[in-house]
Amino acid sequence: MRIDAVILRELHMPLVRPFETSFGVTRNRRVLLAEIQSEGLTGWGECTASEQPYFSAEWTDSAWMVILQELGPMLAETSPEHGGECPGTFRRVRGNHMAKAALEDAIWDLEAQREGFSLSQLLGGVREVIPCGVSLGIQPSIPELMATIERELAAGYRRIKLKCKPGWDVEVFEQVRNRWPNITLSCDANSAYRLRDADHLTSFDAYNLLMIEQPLWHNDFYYHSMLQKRLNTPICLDESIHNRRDALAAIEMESCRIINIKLGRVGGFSEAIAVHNAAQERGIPVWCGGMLETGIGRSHNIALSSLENFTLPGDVSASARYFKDDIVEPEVTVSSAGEIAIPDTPGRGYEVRADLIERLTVRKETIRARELVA
Ligand code: OSB
Ligand code: MG
Repeated sequence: MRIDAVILRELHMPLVRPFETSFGVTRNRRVLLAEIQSEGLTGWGECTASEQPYFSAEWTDSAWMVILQELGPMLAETSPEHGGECPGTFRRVRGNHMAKAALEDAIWDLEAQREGFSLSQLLGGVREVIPCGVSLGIQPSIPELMATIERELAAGYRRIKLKCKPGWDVEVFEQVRNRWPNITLSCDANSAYRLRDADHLTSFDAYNLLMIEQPLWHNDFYYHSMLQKRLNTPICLDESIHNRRDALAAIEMESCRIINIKLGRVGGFSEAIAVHNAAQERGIPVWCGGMLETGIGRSHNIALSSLENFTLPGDVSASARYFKDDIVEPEVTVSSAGEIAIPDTPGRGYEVRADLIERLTVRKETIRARELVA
């Protein structure tokens, strides 16, 4: 595929409600989109970096720079036939996975369109629908959280994940479990605890949680393995897993029993599939995490979730939970059974709303091969 242009944009999109985690609050998204034009087709990718370097070292502005100065020109100088060639193209650049994923995922989108496959088919997906869960941010009060859970359960969601931190944990689980003894419930600490909190964390076992996501350091396997020995509840790693080797280390060390796969965090579809396969071969279930994506990143998450070992409900939910007007058509919707249907049309299966994207764009650059610019 000849790359005719890589267009990088930043969009400003307010969330319909603030999203609070142990590391901060997000009210307004600054979203980077990569639009890749090739031989009459257009592929889209979304960079899942956050507005500050709090979830990971990458953030909107670092991703913008590395795509503009390094990754965009590198890609524009190649003629990739498959999305799977991108990790080789980008090899010289260390880290910056979310920036790399934005470009690689757009190439997979292009490849699917060119071959006439749905993205799910191209990835090797086996499902027609995916089960959906929701990630609920830290709320101003427990009554507000209870009302939110009630609304999400009524909408059909199959798993409720509660963001937690010291001071917003066992009291919350106690009240939620009293009201809903049998729902599938999990929590996500985003690294808010330390090993000295191990006794406190073992008290989470009383609430029959499906998993505790990333309780300790963002870059740790060893202390998680020590903690897992003391917990009945499975640990799920999110922040710690950047590639297949990380997944193998975590599984081998018994640092976790479940893995959250995020496309951006692992650098795109190729590595996401590699992590998925490594976990599957070792009997470790995976699920698809979310980064408050627009419909473009969301459509990629939906396709990824159709792979066989995505057996647990992911954080992939309806567009309307995030944005008043999503940038895809149709917007992503969830059935009353708590499922999203996998599109079977060529490519992503959700059209982009070009006019809306243009209106939301605050900066835009067209990237070409360096040898053409020189
Ligand atoms: O840890 O899973 C996380 C959002 C931003 C950063 C990190 C995380 C999250 C979520 C939201 O939990 C998932 C979503 O609804 O997109
Ligand atoms: Mg998480």
